[in-house]
Amino acid sequence: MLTLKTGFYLFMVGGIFLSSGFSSEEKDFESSTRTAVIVVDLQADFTLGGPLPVPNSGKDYIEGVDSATRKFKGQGFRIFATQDWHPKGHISFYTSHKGKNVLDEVPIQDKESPVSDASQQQFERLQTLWPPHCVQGTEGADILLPTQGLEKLIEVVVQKGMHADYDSYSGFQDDGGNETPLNEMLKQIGVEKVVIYGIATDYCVKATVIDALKRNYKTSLITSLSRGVKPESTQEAIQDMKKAGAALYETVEDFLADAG
Ligand code: VGL
Ligand code: ZN
Repeated sequence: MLTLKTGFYLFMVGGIFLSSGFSSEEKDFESSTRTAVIVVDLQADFTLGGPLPVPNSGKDYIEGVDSATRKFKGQGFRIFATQDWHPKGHISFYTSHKGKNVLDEVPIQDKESPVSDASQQQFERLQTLWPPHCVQGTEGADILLPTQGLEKLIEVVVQKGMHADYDSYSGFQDDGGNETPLNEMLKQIGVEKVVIYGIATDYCVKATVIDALKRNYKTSLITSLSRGVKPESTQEAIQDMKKAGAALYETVEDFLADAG
C-alpha cells in the first residue's frame, strides 16, 4: 500500500514538472504556475442531498465552483483538491460514541498521554461529532469536479482524515500532527501562493487557510466560492483568516484583477 501510494505521488509530481514549461516573456503565466488553487472538500456528502449538507450547496454553487476552477486552470494555475476520506467508524462520527449526538463535542485522550493529571490536559483534544460522511469508496465521498479523463480539472487530489483516531480539517495535517503530502508537493513544483475555496468555510477551509499561512504561502480565500456550516461561525472564521494574514476576495474575477 505504501509503495503504491509513493509511486502514485511521484508520478503525479513528475507529470506536473513535464507540463510546467513557460517562456520568460510570459510573466503572468509564470506567476500563475507558482500559484496553486486548493478546492477544499467539494464532496457529495457535504452538499445538498448529503448527510452533512452545508446551506446553499445546490447545483448553482457546484456549477459556480466548476466554472471558476476552469477559469483558473485556463490561466495556468495548478489545481489541487482535498478529499475528506474517512474509514468506517471514524472518530468524528457521532455513531462511534455511545449516547452522543451530532455537534456534541467529546474530549479525546491521546494514547501518548502521560499519567499525571496536570500534563494530561495537554494531550486532551475536543472532537466535534458529525453524521457519518465521506466514507472511503462510497459515492458520497466523490469530488464533484472531474478528477480524471478528458474533462479532468483537478491535477492532484490530497486525501485526509484516513486515520481512524484523528480528524483532519486541514489539508496539510491531521489532529495528531501527521502531515499529508500537500506541502511537499507544493514545494516541489515551486508554488509560493495558494488560492483556497470550498467547504466548509468554518471548518476545513479555515484550517487549510491557517495551515497554508503557517507554512508561509501567500494565501487568498474566495468567499463566494465557499460555504460554511453555520452563519455565525462562518463570519467568525472569515475574520480569523483575515487576521491570520489571508487576503479575501469575493470572486475569482476580483482575485485575478488584483493578484492574478
Ligand atoms: C468537514 C466536518 C467534518 C469539512 C469535514 O469539510 O469542513 N467538516 N469533516
Ligand atoms: Zn470529515
